[in-house]
Amino acid sequence: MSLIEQLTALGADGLASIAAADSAAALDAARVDLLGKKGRLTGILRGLGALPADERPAVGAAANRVRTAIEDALTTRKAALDAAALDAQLAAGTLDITLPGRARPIGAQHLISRIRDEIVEVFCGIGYTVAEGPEVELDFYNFTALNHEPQHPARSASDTFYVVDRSTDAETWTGPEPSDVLMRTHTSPVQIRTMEHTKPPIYILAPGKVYRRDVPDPTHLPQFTQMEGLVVDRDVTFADLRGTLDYLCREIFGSQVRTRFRPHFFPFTEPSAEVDVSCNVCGGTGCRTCKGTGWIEILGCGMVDPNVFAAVGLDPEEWSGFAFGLGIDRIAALRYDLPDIRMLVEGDMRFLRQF
Ligand code: 2NM
Repeated sequence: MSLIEQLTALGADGLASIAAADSAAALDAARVDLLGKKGRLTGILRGLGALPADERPAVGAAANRVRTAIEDALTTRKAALDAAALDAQLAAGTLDITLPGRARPIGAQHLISRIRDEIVEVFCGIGYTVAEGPEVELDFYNFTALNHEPQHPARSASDTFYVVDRSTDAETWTGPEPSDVLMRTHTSPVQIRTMEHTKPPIYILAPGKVYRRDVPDPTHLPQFTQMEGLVVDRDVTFADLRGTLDYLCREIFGSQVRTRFRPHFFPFTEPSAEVDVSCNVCGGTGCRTCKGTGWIEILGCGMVDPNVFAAVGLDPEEWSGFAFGLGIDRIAALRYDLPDIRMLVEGDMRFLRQF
């Protein structure tokens, strides 16, 4: 085969292998094979020296045409492969709107919020409104105005969290005495603040977090949620208190439930009582839940003490009222049969998801 024929064959071959290259790597391998230093074109041109001088220009010209044709084909093919790769990438990144969406887990209300809202609903239905106040309180609102003796054990640092530490700037501090600032131990200070700035009649509920220096155990938490209620009006009687709390108990525990009021002592009410409901587990015959008594204690209550009215500047001769308080965590434990109220605050999703 003459060199011209070899070049023509290389041209045809080369264009075919370029057309067949289906990737950038394959195309580069074809380029090296055809035009590389040890490639086929170089190989053919090595025979040039053996030709008579007058035949060389024609072969040289043919070689240049073949090289140019191959180079053009390489460029065109490279562009085609690049475009195909981009198309493939775009196709792969396309949003498939027929794919099912990612499910967003739906949360549920916490048991404490649920019971709080349920009780709020009951009382809003009979004309009460919700009142709020600070969780960091002054001794006056938490204890003094609520008729606690100066020596009352609840005031001790072992029962109540005191907040302010002024030991570093004791000389310049002009705020309340350190011993006057504490975490509220009940929501009663909300009622005191309301009575201070609102002219009766007052019908309010005070739900919220309260703090007591207790070691956590199945029935105690250092922070828990309370609900208190207060009525101040003319001629309010213990019968009004009973009727209201009977109504609450039936709304919360069902119409079959019976209530029992036992005399008790609270500094801020006189007379005072604790309220039991008949055990919803055994119906009152006695079981483990009610410790065999048939009754479960759920509320404290009483008629507002005249000293409390005096502390907020209301005339005890003109105004009368009742108040009550309950622990929402305890009600939650009863309602949902929880063995340990710490479960309510541990944030364990396996527990929370059950409700
Ligand atoms: C209770 C039980 C009995 C109560 C009293 C007052 C106020 F502000 F009127 F004096 N607030 N809350 C009260 C009374 C709370 O919780 C067991």
